Amino acid sequence: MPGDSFGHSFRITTAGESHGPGYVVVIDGCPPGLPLAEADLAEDLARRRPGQSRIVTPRDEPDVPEILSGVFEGKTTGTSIAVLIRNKDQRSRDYIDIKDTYRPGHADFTYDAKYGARDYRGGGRSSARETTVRVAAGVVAKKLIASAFGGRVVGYVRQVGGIVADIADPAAVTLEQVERLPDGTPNIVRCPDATRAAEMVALIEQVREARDSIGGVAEVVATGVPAGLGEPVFDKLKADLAKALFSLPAVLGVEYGVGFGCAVLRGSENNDLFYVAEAGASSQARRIATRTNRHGGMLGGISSGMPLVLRAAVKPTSSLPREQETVTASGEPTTVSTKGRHDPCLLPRFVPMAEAMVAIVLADHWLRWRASGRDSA
Ligand code: EPS
Repeated sequence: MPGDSFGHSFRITTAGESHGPGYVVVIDGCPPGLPLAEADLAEDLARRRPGQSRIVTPRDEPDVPEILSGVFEGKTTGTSIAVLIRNKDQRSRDYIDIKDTYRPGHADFTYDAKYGARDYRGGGRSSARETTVRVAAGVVAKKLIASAFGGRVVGYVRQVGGIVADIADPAAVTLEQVERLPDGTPNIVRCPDATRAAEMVALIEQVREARDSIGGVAEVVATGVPAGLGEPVFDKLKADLAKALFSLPAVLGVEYGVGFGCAVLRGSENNDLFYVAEAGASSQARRIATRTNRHGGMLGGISSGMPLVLRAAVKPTSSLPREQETVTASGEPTTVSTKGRHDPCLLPRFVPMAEAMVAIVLADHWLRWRASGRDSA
């Protein structure tokens, strides 16, 4: 089966290529009555947009969304919502010389291996531009989880190369800190630690100057999530979140809470201890929490009521404006250097993509939970 759809009760399907006419997402399962307008999609689309700052790809896409269906008189109707975003700034000539050459680290080779044909312009279907419509769907999911249970998803850049932000409490990071520096200017790298943010920007500029790229780590935090989301055993929340994040281009690792750090801990050090945060006679009124959150907000793959804390490791952009050895589709050794307009570091624009995917999974699992009659939200 083709893999263009994701989710069960809240389901998205995307179509489009980077140098084709545009992208469309169809969102199925959004309940009726949710206020939704094209203007609501603008903020997150602008956070993901290429051409937004000097440290991202200069391709200048306005990314103006058109809602084609599923909204009437400013509210969702409960039927499928379709959103179209047109491509405006393709420069396909950049790719003609390398149409039969495999960029190292890129999906060019594997798409050919799978299909025997591909749209070589700008990476075609494998382009990160596909995430533009996922971000549009993510806005709908964010609205749904906010109205359903006060859920909120905020992501930020935790690491670029060897520079690691000092984040005392992930759940306390605000969108404002991610988007603005303390002096009010745009936080173009989306790292809420202002000192490290400046160092990251300098590193990205240095790497671009050297015609290279660099990777990093993004952290995403979801707060307000009630205990109980996740379907044992294969659709655990942690499994679906991992699939959601791994479905984004360039992700090589996903972890929750203490993550790989759990390997060096003993059970007595790793266990988060329960306490009664709010007393109450019924389980509905009572709130049980944990004193620490090494588990990252999920136990047994079901949300615990603690903030979900996720991290994704994102590789350095594979397309480089420098010569590297490779081969052609017919097996001739050659070299390749990419002319396209690429991000020297994917992390600043990855943040809204990751937030969108996390919100989509939470919307999906909330609807599944509600359908099972077990929710109390
Ligand atoms: C991308 C290659 C570049 C980026 C693009 C993602 O595009 P092109 O060389 O085809 O102009 O600019 O990012 C976007 C356009 C976007 O909207 O994210 C790639 O190969 O993934």
